[in-house]
Parts: sequence; structure tokens; C-alpha cells
Amino acid sequence: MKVVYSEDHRLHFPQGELYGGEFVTPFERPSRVEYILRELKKRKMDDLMAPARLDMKPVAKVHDRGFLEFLESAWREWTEAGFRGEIIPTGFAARGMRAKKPNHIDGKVGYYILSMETCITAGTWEAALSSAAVAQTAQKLVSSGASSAFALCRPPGHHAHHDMYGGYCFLNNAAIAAQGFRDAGAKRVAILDVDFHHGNGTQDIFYARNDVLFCSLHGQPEDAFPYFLGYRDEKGTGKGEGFNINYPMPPGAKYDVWGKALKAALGQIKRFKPDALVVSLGVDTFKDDPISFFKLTSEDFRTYGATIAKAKLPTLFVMEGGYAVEAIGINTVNVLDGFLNG
Ligand code: OKP
Ligand code: ZN
Repeated sequence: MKVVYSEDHRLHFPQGELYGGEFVTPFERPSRVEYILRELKKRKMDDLMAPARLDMKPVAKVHDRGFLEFLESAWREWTEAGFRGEIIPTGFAARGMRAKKPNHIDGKVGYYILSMETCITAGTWEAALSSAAVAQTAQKLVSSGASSAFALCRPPGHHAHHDMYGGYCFLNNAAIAAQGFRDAGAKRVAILDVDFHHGNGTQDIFYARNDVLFCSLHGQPEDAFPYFLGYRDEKGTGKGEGFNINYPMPPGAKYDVWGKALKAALGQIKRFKPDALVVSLGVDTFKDDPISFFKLTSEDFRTYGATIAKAKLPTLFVMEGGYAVEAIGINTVNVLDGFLNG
């Protein structure tokens, strides 16, 4: 399996993440990728490839133009306004207020953000573009006949909406890849999001569409980020009704519970008869993840990799979360290894 990877992810590394009222070193940090690369090498699965230049057409189909322009110019506008720190907004279009985009950069940030732990820095836009390019290059490998590929994306993407960033995500890499599959001739694409957190951004982007099925397994929103989306009764709208399926689960869920949800999701995916499968691969379901509450073991990751392989679909793995950094390599590569070798 080819692994698409770019060093440009390093351009995004905020100094701080707002966490419990403190600024801490971000959980979503560059070393995450290094641990994965190291484990791939160890198992001789490091068939690396650099991304091609990003084709913006699929990006413009899943993201709002004003949002893309905002991300591109945000750092310049922020520094020109005289601000000296990393980008964090102070005001929001809260309940009952007007959701009109202001002119001032501080207000614009509030307009386009969905959660405040995620800072924009000088290199964020370039890193986000490279991450999307990684996903798109891997998608093109699969569209051209490869049975699988691994997009080693960073920063992650699944929390990024059509026109909002947050949850460590800026561009929705999995959505860009799914759109890429469609544009390359796939009639139907399924997205299986196994990251601990609900893939609210991916859900948002495809909510009214019946050509992309979205299934997400995640910590229930009553107790877990992103808190305001990811309930079971969110099923899609208009012609997209029935093409969004959420599997929220309570704190402490182990593989007996999680694996049942996976099998249910794979059953729905099979019925949908997709031409390609995108797996939003977060390994923050691990028992020792510092910000999550599921209890999967490293061996469970291999098991579910093998289960996903049974769907026998052209499969693109897109890296999302996972913050137990010493284990992120083992757990991620266990999924790929299980998928390839049972
Ligand atoms: C990104 B991905 C923890 C708050 C965490 C942000 C989480 C983003 C996760 N108490 N806030 O889905 O792994
Ligand atoms: Zn996550």
C-alpha cells in the first residue's frame, strides 16, 4: 500500500491550545506523524510518495469560497490588525444574534470558527493545503486502480465544515478525497469515520447528498467534542435523507460495543454499493488516549482493519486523530496491517 506524505505538515504547530483554561502544547502535534512513519518503516510498509500539486476543483466543491479566502488571508489580516499572538477569536454569532460576516478580522475569525482550541499560525494555510494534497494524491492512486492507499494527513480534516474550521481541522481532507472519487467517475462513495470524535464537518458537507454515504462511530455528543452534532437522529436531509448514519457510544465503550457498531456500519455501506470507501482513520479510540473515552486495545485495531478489508472495496485511509503519541504508530499501522494481512 502506497503511503502519501509531505513534510509540510510541520508548518502548522501552534504554540498553544486552550485546554481547561490553560494554554498547553497542542495535542495535535508534528511528532504524531513521526511515530507513524517510524512504525511503518519498522514493518517495511513505508512505500512513501510525495503529493502532487493540489487540484482546487474538488476543494471548491466541498468548501465555501469566502471560507477558503478567509483561511488564505487570515494570518496576514491578523498581523496587519496589530495582533501579536496566534489567531483565536473573541466573539461569536451566538443564539439570537446576526450571523453576518463582519469586516474586522477578529469578527471574521469568530464567524468561521467552530471551537476555540484550534489556533491559526503563519504556516497553517500552507500545511492545510499540503494535507489536502496528500489526501487527493492518495485518492487518485485508488481511482487509477490501486486497491488501497494511506494518506498520512496532518493537520486532520473531519471537523472542518463547508464553511467552518475547528477541532484541529481546516480543510476536510476526507471530503475532498470523496469528491475527488466522484469527479474521477465513481457513482457512489462511502465514508466510514472511525475517529473517536464525530465527523461533524464531513456530515455537514454531504448532509443533503445521496451520492456520498457518511457513517460515523464516535463518543456521544452529550459527553464528547464536538458536543453540538453527532446524535443518532441526524439522518440527512432532502435527497440526502437516509445517507447519514451516526453511531454515538457512551464512555467506556470497549470493542464488544464498538465492533458491533462497525459491523452495522459496514452492513449499511455494503447495501449502498459504493465504488470506493474512504476511511477517516483516527486512533483516538485507544484506551490510553488522553482526550477520549473509548477503550480499544492495540490488538483491536488490527482486528477492525481486517474487518474493513472484508468489504472488498477500493479503500483510501485518511489520517485523522490519535493523541496517545507513543502508541499512535502501532495502532495506526495495526489497522493497515490488519487490512492487508488479516
Ligand atoms: C480532533 B480529531 C478535549 C477537548 C478536545 C478538540 C478535539 C479535537 C479532536 N477535552 N477538543 O477528531 O481527533
Ligand atoms: Zn478525534
